[in-house]
Amino acid sequence: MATTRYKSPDYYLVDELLTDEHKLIRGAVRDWVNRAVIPIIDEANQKHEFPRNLVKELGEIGAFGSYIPVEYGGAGMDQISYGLIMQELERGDSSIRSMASVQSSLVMYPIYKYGTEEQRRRYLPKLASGELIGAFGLTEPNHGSDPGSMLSRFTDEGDHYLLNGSKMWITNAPIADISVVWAKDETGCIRGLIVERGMKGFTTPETLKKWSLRSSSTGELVFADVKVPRENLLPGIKGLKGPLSCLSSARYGIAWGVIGAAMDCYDTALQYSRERVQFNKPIAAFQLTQKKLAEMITEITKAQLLAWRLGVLRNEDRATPAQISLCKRNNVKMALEVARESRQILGAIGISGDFPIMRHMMNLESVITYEGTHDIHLLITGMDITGESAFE
Ligand code: TGC
Ligand code: FAD
Repeated sequence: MATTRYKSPDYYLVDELLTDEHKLIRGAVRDWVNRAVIPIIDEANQKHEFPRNLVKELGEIGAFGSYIPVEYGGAGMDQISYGLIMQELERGDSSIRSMASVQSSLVMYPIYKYGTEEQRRRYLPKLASGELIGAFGLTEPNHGSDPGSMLSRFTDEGDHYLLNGSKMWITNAPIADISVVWAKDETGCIRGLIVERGMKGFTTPETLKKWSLRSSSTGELVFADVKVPRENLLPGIKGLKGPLSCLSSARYGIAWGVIGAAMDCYDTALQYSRERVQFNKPIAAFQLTQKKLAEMITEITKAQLLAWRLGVLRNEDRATPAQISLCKRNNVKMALEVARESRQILGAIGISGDFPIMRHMMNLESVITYEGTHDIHLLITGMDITGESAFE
């Protein structure tokens, strides 16, 4: 299907809630996705390859650290702009949005928020431009939903720290120049360290054979007596709230991003249903097809309003982690269901790489698991409204 035919759904005129600047930013990213991502992304997925040549261009369009201040190489934009950028990137592919999420919210954000002035000046401009690629190491082979029980440890050796342990399922790991790694010190307190490629004892094996996010580079971070210079510790944060605060930012971006994938699936299914004739009429004329499409646009519209309102709350610094969990959980499930229903509307050809739906659907199976699983976010909501933790 030709790229130019894409028409983003806006059933409730949500555009009227956006500023001219928001629309300009969204338009620029959409144009770039049409030009640079759509033509190559199916083949990249089929080949299980990350399109590395897009990294510098992502930097050029302001997709890295859009809300980080300009003096550190960011674009100083607001939270709704960040959300719209994620939405447009994920309309292209969740892998591209993943790359930008990790770089912005999980690498630039902690360095900006918890790093020294020297660390900010050293890393942020190069991360913003795409000269450096970052990764975020929290999950371990035996500690996913419960990162507080992590085993990675470092000891203070005077002029350096000695880091041991491993992280798994890490986006960008095999291609990252630096990794923000969360590990426990000698007192058991979780701290953030910046680990650079090339440090002795540090390896990043790639995770292969994925059927989801095939255009994203995923791998492990393995630390065997890695000497990390003292100046690579993030001094501004102690405890699990450090990595979790980064997740708040990334989960917010995902809540917007998946709307892009859903809009692409819906638009594809709507166009197809008008053109595909069975029993002498377009399948769009059958009530069962209309039910699918009507339910999709209803859920997309609700997700758009939820994300926009959350963006306003984040701009006012009033969004709680639990509100972010609700939006991430709702919107990812919505997108996955839209992808599944859209795929059905296309029948057999829905599984083909000639259309984006199956690719989005497979990607969303990762998105519903990473950054906190669907059920973990439900339990966060449950904890927030009842005051009772299901985790203890
Ligand atoms: P708990 O005792 O609840 O919390 C520990 C401390 O953290 C605070 N906190 C937060 N702070 C900021 N933002 C948040 N979202 C926060 N959530 C909690 C909390 O107030 C507390 O502070 P304090 O001062 O009292 O110490 O911790 P817990 O061990 O009971 O765990 C709670 C739970 C299960 C909700 C948490 O561990 C969790 O969210 N688990 C899910 C793990 C997860 O999301 N991992 C994601 C890994 S990164 C990733 O997937 C990247 S994919 C990227 C891509 O490709 O796009
Ligand atoms: P588990 O925690 O083992 O959970 C398995 C199942 O048990 C889930 O259904 C879960 O909901 C359920 N469960 C667990 N605890 C409870 C409970 N208390 N109550 C009810 N049900 C429960 N991590 C990073 O640190 N950095 C990254 O860049 C990163 N990128 C990723 C990229 C991809 C493609 C993927 C797939 C994952 C990535 N992750 C990353 C890891 C991701 O965050 C974890 O997979 C996720 O947090 C879940 O952990 P787990 O896979 O170990 O599942």
